[in-house]
Amino acid sequence: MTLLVALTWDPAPWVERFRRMLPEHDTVVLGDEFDRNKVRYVATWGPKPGSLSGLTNLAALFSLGAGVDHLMRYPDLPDVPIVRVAQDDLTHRMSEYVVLHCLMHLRDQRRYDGQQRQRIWRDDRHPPAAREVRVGMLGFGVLGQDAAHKLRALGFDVAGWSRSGRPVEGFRVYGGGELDAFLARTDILVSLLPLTPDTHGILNRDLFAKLSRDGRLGGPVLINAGRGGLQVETDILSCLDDGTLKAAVLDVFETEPLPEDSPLWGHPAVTLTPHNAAVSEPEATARYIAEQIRRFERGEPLENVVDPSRGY
Ligand code: NDP
Ligand code: OXD
Repeated sequence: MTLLVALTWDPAPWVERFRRMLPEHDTVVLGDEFDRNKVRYVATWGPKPGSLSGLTNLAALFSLGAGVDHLMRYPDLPDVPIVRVAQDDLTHRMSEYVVLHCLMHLRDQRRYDGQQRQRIWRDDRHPPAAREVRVGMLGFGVLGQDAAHKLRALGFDVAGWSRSGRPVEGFRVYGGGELDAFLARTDILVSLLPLTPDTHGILNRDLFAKLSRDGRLGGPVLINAGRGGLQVETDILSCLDDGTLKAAVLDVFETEPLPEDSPLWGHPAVTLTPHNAAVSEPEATARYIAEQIRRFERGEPLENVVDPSRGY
């Protein structure tokens, strides 16, 4: 049986691992000579139109990341189960990112970075305690919940918002219809939503204006590590300029790579990273996919299967 690796970036590190971890399968890449009828599995990120056609015996598609918006956009998506990445290595990386930036804002670290550059010794503030800062996880799935547990261990006051409002032990979870109440109690908004037709552009001026105005940080902070399509960048910039937002930490952008002329690069209240909050590390991700294939071949259900009707 054949596993096709269909990537927009260099497939070599993935092919080496799949061949090592699944020696009983043929691993091929686009451009190789191979029989499309024998392809049983595809591991992919951002497949080009046409690259998945004619796979008559396909059993499952594996996204090489947690998000699947890259697949939902694909015309003629094969009608097979789509498995996304939900494994500890990626999850822990995202939690590191979220915790890092919540702490950076709790402790006002950017201000001290600025003071250091100017050789200023000034200590005229009493930072709030973590328990006095309310973090709101916009999207309370695998990533949002793991980060929430770690933030809570540090003392932050954490709540979640999800479509279903499904209870999560130990946290107040707001359901889809309770967005305003959730925003009103949020000082640091952490966006870990998938990009779907329902969430596109959700991070806009209307939403930012509903965030808490009485928090201990002196204004709401946005952290978006979900997808760039969730945010309206002109709104983020104008809200930073008029004080609706105090600061923004952005890992994802409407256009990636972020264009050189974007005003986000030089804005003093913006921290940005190049969409690497939680990379899919090849060894851990290939191991996860190989395990899923083995489960499937033992007749066990695949895990973390996407619901195409919801888009995530
Ligand atoms: P999950 O599917 O586990 O969680 C998604 C959460 O979003 C769920 O709580 C879901 O609600 C909620 N949600 C979805 N749609 C809506 C909606 N319309 N209204 C309210 N809530 C909604 O995903 P993960 O936590 O694993 O990943 C989240 C996203 O993080 C990925 O889709 C990807 O875009 C991004 N990501 C970014 C990375 C980076 O490096 N920047 C790396 C990895 C992922 P419910 O619980 O009710 O289903
Ligand atoms: C992902 C990502 O979805 O890296 O995994 O963005």
